[in-house]
Amino acid sequence: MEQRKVILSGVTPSGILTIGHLTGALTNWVKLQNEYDCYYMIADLHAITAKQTPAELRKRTLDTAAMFIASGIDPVNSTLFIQSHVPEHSQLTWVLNTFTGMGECSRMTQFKDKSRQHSENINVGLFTYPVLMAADILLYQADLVPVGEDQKQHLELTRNLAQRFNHNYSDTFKVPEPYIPEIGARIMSLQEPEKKMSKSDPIQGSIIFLTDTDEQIVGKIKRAVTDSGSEVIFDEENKPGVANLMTLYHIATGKSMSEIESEFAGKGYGDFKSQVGDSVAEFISPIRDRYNELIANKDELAKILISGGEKARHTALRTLRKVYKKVGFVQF
Ligand code: ATP
Ligand code: LTN
Repeated sequence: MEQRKVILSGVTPSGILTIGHLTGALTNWVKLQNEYDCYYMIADLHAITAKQTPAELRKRTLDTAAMFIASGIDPVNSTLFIQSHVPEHSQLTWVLNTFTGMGECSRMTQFKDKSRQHSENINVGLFTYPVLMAADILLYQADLVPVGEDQKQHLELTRNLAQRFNHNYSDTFKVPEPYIPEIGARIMSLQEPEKKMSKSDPIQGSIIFLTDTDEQIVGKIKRAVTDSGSEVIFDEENKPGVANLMTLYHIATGKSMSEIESEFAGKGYGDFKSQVGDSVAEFISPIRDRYNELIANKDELAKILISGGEKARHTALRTLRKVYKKVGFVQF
């Protein structure tokens, strides 16, 4: 049988997932499952580069895994696992750290941004965060890495590290390509539509969480910021609020932007928002219900994650052994 190409991606369990994660990441991951050998990971090692409450981190990690499955990730077809369950991630990071220049890490935009945002906690882990990400990817010999635009620089570093190691020793790592979806359907904040909807936004009314009830979704959309005027037309630059709601409506119903424009021609924002609210609620509700079922059955979830962790380790260990041998570690 022809070997399928390998995909790896992950989400940091630093908050409840939003409709942005669904459209920008998970929906895409689900589509890739049949064609590729997919590894999907909950990046808890990355999460602790920012301060976490332990009980909260434990809960978010399991919640994120349940949400992956509820969104359509099939844990039989794909390998779904928790990063810290595979110690090879930390072990390879150490080796790769010795191949990474201080300058390379200092140049990372995310490091500079996060250092500014959390000036009270600029830890060494935050500095080498991209090296851990490189280890995540290289351990599985991933061909493609689906990520948002913001992670492209980390992917570039990963490629450089793979090439450097291969050049220093001999071919060891597959050099991965980023996979940035063409229309990543970037969902914007409901309150500040110039900004990405982000799980860590302190303004809760700006986010549609995948755990929100129908009433919460309808209410948040009703209160969403629209723009001056009263026409429903797709103009991201001048009417970012309306454009964002149209994108949500498009995602929930599959209707094109011009179909949406005709549907609401001559009607006001009130009608429009109430229709968008109902459709988005209908779209999210089966995902939320499935999520609630999974979360109520922790044993089943644990079984899935244990089995995913074992499958992931099997692959990761093979790569780590090669690396240890090449750098000169004694192995019996
Ligand atoms: P944080 O606010 O904690 O920094 P975040 O909510 O902005 O995080 P990440 O957890 O970094 O998002 O996102 C994981 C992946 O989900 C990203 O690679 C991105 O592609 C996708 N994603 C997140 N938010 C959105 C969004 N609003 N629209 C589209 N895609 C998104
Ligand atoms: N840093 C990523 C999450 C992440 C990841 C990865 C993505 C951790 N390890 C490996 C792709 C491949 C983020 O914040 N979105």
